[in-house]
Amino acid sequence: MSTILAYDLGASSGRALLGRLTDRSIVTEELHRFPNDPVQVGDRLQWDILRLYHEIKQGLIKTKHRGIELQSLGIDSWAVDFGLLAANGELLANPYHYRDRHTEGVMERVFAEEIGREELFARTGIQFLPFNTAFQLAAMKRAGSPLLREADRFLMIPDLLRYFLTGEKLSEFSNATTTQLYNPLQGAWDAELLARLGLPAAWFGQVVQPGTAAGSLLRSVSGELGVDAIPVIAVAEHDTGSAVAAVPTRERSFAYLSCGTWSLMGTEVDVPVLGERALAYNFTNEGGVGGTFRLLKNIMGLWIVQELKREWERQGLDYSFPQLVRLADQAPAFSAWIDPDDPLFLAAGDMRVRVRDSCSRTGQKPPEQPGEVVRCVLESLALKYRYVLELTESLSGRQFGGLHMVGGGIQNELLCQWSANAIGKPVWAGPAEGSAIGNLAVQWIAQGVFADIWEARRTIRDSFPVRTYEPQNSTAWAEAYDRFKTLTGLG
Ligand code: ADP
Ligand code: LRH
Repeated sequence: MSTILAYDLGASSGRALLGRLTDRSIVTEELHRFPNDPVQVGDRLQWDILRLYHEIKQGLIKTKHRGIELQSLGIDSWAVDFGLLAANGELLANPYHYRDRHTEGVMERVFAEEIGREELFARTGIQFLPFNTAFQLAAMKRAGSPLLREADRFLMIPDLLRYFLTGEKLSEFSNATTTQLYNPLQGAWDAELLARLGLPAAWFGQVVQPGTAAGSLLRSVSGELGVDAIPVIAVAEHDTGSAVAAVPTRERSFAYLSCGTWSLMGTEVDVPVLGERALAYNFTNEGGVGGTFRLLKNIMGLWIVQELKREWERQGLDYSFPQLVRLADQAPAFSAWIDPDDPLFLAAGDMRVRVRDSCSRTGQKPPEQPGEVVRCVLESLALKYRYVLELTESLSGRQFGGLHMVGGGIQNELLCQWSANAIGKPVWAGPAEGSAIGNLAVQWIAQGVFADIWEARRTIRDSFPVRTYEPQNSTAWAEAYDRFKTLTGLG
């Protein structure tokens, strides 16, 4: 029996999922779960990277207490963020959070001063999000950050945590592609792009594919924790890459929605789609498992609900997610909508005020009660899913019979049902721990337990329940969609 450990660090929480493979069936157990709360220090929003590393160690200590012998472990996390190492190998500073405001306006300045949109897209195939690594580094450069003077090495978050465990400085492919500094056609960091952005090529090291053996625990780490020198595998270290690896599809051509803090919707392709329309629709081509790419678009996702919840908590109103879903269910239908992808909703802050302002601006009666506000956001997400699914179909030239949903957000049954209603097709929801299970799957591929991603997906399909949501109220939702598009200026 093979027992392995997946660390999946989302923007809202992290978990260590234990995976066992018995008789071609995967059994998982959540060994450890912890919050991932960024910390505001002065003007800067930072990740508490050492706390995350501490939690990774806690997971290992739990395996020891349980007498579990691990064959390997892997780490995936949210994309785009990074740490910089000094020449002596020490981390120079806490990594910034991608929602830090230092990138505001920087993307446009890079287009004007260093490289135009068309060329940047042609070189990287990556959608333009103001917080892409390229723009974070450009922001630091413009601000004269002293870190850039001292930096010797660049590592993405999971690369960095893996380096703390193993001492190996390797860059993993799926996450490297999200930086907008990697050229998928050259299959390497884009040296010319780095030069034009004034970034030393020497910072960017060897890129390895998902499923590469990446060393084992340093003796200092295994000694401190009292565990073996466990092998570490570079999985699809971008959480969305791991999530899509776990989609339990039978079809080569399928649509997915990875539903957590973000909603990532798209399809899997064999080669990046780099044409004019991909650029116009602002779709991305992120690297995946087994040479695949994810042609997808970011949708703001449940982040807005997370921030609403946080704001109410501050006011002493302690709603759980299930309570918020219940209140939304009881609120009147189709009262007001927002475009969840309005940049207004990107930074942390009072979403209630922003939702209300957005509704007022578009001539709608702003939602007042918590249930009304959450209903407005969830209906808007479902309607935006239809819009992006249509773009995915148009861009890929494919028609999808339904939508696979994975991620923590599928615990919100109302959102799953409304998504099915909005798209007018079935939603197949599961597994909720998509990223962690994809992480496990790639470790087993690396160990030769699964031949490839298709054997892994078949085993995931046989091991975890998938719930089907058939579309309901199709006419009402189709009418709502037309009004939503007009109100939000989408068409
Ligand atoms: P991430 O990996 O980005 O941190 P997750 O995949 O863990 O995010 O999903 C978190 C989201 O799932 C939350 O924002 C919340 O909206 C939703 N969620 C989590 N638990 C529940 C629940 N019990 N009921 C409804 N929604 C939930
Ligand atoms: C989801 C995710 C997404 C990125 C964002 C920064 O967790 O990795 O794919 O765009 O975080």
